[in-house]
Amino acid sequence: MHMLEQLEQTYHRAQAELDGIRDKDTLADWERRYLGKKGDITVALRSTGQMPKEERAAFGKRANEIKNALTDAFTARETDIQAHELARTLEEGELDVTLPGRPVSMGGLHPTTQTLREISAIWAEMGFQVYRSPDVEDDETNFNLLNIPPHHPARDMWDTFHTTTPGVLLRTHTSPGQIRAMHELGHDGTEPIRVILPGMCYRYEQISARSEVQFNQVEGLAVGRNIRLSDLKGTIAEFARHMFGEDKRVRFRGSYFPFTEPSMEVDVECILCEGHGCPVCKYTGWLEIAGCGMVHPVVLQNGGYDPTEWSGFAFGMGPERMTMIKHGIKDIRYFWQDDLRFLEQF
Ligand code: FA5
Repeated sequence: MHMLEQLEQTYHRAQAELDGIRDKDTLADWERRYLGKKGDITVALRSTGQMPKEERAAFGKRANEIKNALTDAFTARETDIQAHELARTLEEGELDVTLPGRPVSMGGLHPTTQTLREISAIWAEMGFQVYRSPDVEDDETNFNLLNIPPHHPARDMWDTFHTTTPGVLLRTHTSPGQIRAMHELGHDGTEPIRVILPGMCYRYEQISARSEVQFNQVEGLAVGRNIRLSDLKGTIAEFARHMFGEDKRVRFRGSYFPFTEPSMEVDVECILCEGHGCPVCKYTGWLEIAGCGMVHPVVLQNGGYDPTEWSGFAFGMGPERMTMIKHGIKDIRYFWQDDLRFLEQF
């Protein structure tokens, strides 16, 4: 018989068989016999090369058409069978929709992330936008522009992770972001700004119950034409009341930071013992939540502002320490241990 005729016959046979198939297994068998590696159509296509030259083109073309037609018909049949089988399963009640679902285990937010969100929400209400500044900093911005020159003893306040590139380090605090925010958002000393800068900080420190080598800070910065110390105190006190409770007392203690003058530390009444004294507050009745102060004129200048016309306040708080206060967590090392028994409590 002529090869082309034979091919047409195979085609018709395949098509007729396919029309009668109603189940997955027979369909798979059909596919193997016609379209599989050793299937009739595949073999016919492969034999094109050995045919007399004058017949080759016509045969090859037709064999390809048939192959495509059968492949389409196969796919259509497959979809059809799947739909039927699903309908049948549902009808036969193999699927019991009244069974309770398998519990999905949902991840939760890390306690520090929860605190960070809470902090951001409170500051947002007071008109502070979030500004992101890089974790990898240069020495200039992390120290010099913040009024901490090389060899100044204040550098000892921040033990630093240096990189192998001279002058490049991991930021030891979020304060270098002040300089970046002043230039970018303050348009080099022409616009007032009000931002918070949350982010990770790194210090080459002895790890202890209160100190990690990696921790978050939330920096705050407000620069304007008439910002005073009373604005700083009022704003921070307002924040503390939102964060820790309306009835909590807040106190400011004189302190020192090279980039603020005057500088203060902020304590909130211990929320565990309500000021009576307990191990968490080391029996003082107070817990430290932030460092703050009026932006030093040198820093304003380094940010592009004229300090005779502009003033501002800044603060830096530690969300891990605040989370510890809130939940009475006694050791900061739990935060990075990835222990579900700890994390699932929040
Ligand atoms: C600073 O880093 C200043 N840049 C804060 C500041 C900003 C002052 C703006 C004035 C104006 P200090 O080193 O105290 O200050 O750190 C601030 C807060 O970060 C601390 O109160 C604490 O909550 C947190 N912190 C500091 N070191 C660690 C550490 N090793 N582990 C966990 N939290 C830390």
